Amino acid sequence: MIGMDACKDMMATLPVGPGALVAIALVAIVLLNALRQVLFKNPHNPPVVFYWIPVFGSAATYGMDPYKFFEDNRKKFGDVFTFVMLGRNITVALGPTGNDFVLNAKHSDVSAEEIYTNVTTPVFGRGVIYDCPNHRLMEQKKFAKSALTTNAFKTYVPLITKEVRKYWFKSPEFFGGDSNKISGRTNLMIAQPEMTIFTASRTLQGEEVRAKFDESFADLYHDLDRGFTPLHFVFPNIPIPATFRRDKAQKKVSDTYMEVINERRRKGKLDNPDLLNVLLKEGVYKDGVRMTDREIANLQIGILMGGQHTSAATSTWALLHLGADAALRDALYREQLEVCGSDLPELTYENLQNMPLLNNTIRETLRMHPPLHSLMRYVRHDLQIPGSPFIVPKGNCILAAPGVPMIDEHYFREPLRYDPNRWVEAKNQISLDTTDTSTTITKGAKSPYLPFGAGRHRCIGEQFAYVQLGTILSLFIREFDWTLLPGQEVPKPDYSSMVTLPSAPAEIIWTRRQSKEKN
Ligand code: 81H
Repeated sequence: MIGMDACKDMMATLPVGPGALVAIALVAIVLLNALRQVLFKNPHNPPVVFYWIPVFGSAATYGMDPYKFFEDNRKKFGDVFTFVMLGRNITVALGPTGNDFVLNAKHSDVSAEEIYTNVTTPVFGRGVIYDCPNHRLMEQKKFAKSALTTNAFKTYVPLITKEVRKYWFKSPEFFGGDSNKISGRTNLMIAQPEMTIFTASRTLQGEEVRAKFDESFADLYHDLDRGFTPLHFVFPNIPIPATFRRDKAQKKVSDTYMEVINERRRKGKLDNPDLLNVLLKEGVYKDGVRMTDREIANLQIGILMGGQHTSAATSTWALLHLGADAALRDALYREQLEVCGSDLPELTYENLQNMPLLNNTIRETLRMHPPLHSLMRYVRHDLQIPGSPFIVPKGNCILAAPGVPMIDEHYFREPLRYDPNRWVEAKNQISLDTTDTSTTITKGAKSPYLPFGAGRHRCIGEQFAYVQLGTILSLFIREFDWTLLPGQEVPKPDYSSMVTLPSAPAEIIWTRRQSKEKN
């Protein structure tokens, strides 16, 4: 009490009020921090991007446009530099060498789960992906891989076709129940996420799970989505409605998968090759431990969420680029006719394998718009960066940005031009290592084209993505011709959510092909 009084007396005698004192203190902190950065540079650590606000660091410039941030700093510092973001020191390693350094770092040196668990575990649930030891994740990827086989894909193409048609017919974004409509306007940011979740749930999780999306699941997954944001990276349990709804939805969705599991066991309905059945049959780890029903349920959520954001973003970008290029749409339509026949019978998995232009369209879309711009690992021990004098200290993060070489003219001629045909020649030049190796650490991270990452955390969804996107895009090409809104160009990217999305308006105007003959 005496101390307080003394303090108040002192304040009363000062020529400035308490507000001004705080302001002066803050300015001093900012200036001292700036001075420290200029005067003390450790030659053994990578150069640090200058920042004014302590702790906050370069969060704003990085977050607004990470590619511009990477490019600006590469000009200043070269391929390796560190920036501060919300209290973390993040060391960026650019280029194919940087990709290899980050993505093929030894598991004993770095960890992905340390960074990602904050945002993924509350959404997916416990015991899977980044909420378990890494050797468990490696085996979960292997289990999931058994549902992503050629034989499974052959059954998926007709299922995806049926779902897409059903969606077009019903959705107000397309026919809205009136199949005589011959033209319309579609907001892809509404349509593509819906199409993606219906097709993924129908194929990977089966009929009864898909049916739940017509009822409670759509809203619940929406709540999960709104709790899956960059904000939750930093504040996983920030007390806002989105967080509470996320937690409620996670329990409900997970419980519902467990009910589905029990029902399938009771009915002995374990013959479909979907992910749920594969895990029920094969979900036993090497040490004899069996995945619990809860873990199987949570892995369903994780895999669906992973495929959902990435695939929905990619089909949206592809449809926008096609909307800007009539000649390309035309060539894709001719490819459909040539490969499938002029009567365009039901699409098959084999058809998709024979459509190079379609697959190059997906490949080119992922080149310009890889869904994830930053792949991060936590550094557990001091790490020497090969070919440089720098040591990354323990406790930093390291960051790979595979999208940077993908738009670098050193590797891709006219990198900002969307041109699927570039892959016709490029295939002979750049080795496109697409073999999946989820259980072993592979080299092959030194490629300038890594939209699915590399190393032990490499994506297992690549082939599924090509089947899902190939089917959806083929159906669009067959059924519609479309353009962007009048005077509109392909939108700029928006980096503020978990995947790189087009900014609004991401809309197309379509007309139905052969609508006259059809009627
Ligand atoms: C977002 C990310 C980021 C987003 C990192 C990790 C994930 C993921 C800034 C994912 C997504 C990949 C995943 C699943 C499910 C699954 C396994 C993995 C960033 C940086 C990083 C924004 F600025 F872990 F969540 F830092 F979904 F089972 F915020 N998602 N994923 N889905 N398919 N492939 O890797 O930028």
